[in-house]
Amino acid sequence: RMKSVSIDPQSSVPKYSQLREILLDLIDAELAYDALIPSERELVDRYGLSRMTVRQAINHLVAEGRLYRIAGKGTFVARPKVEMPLRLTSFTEDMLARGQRPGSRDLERRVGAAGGQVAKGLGLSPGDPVHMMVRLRTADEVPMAVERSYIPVLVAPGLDDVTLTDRSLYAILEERFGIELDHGEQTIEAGIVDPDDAVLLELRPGSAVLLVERRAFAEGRPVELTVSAYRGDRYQLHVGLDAPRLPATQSPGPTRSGGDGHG
Ligand code: 16G
Repeated sequence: RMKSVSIDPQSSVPKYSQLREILLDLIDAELAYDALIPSERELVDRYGLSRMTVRQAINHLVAEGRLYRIAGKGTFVARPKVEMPLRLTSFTEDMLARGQRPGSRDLERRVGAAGGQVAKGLGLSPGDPVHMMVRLRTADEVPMAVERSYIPVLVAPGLDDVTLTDRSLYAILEERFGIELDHGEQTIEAGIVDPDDAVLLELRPGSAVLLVERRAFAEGRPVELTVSAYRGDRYQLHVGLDAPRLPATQSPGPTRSGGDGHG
């Protein structure tokens, strides 16, 4: 990251963007989370910027989840983002592992006819009955995600009679229905929060979310299809990278001749 302690008026980098970098360095170097950052007025004076430019930089950092505002109090450093797990864990397990209190609120529960996409994802025919559930997930009472899940009725008959409020769906599938999920797959993409979800997630309209579509299986059979909107300001993904591997039978190196190294 660029180290700069003052704004360069000649730079082609917009001033709000330069201030954003300065504030990020300040957060990294000096400020713990929940610490108050200097006021807009102080930043205006310190860097010789207009109030509008200062506000633009701060708005950007708020939207990115690096800062948060409390009306009448000021702007504070946000907690580090949560790493989205890339394993077949449940929200409940994941939050407990982080020492946070998982919460779940049933927003909608019903049995309905699977539409084309849901049927396809769950290996059903369109019109087959599925449990449909919409849940708000919280961590230490902070809204984190809205999850829309579909489970074939045949796989878990009677699931609609069980409350999921502050319960783990995966635990119920295992305990009541004997279903042990053994593998899954997930697609993650960037999205803009749905207006209704924005209210639930306490996000401004148009905020970024991570849209996650998960299918989970047990003994080769699709059990769950869930489409979730995770707060973009609270979650990030981290993946380890392996170097591309050459086929084991070929030894890489300058002495080799012939072939292109790929099978
Ligand atoms: C996670 C899963 C979701 C699953 C839920 C079960 C992602 C993106 N999604 O949130 O598909 O339904 O866990 O959690 O990870 P629960 O057992 O706590 O209800």
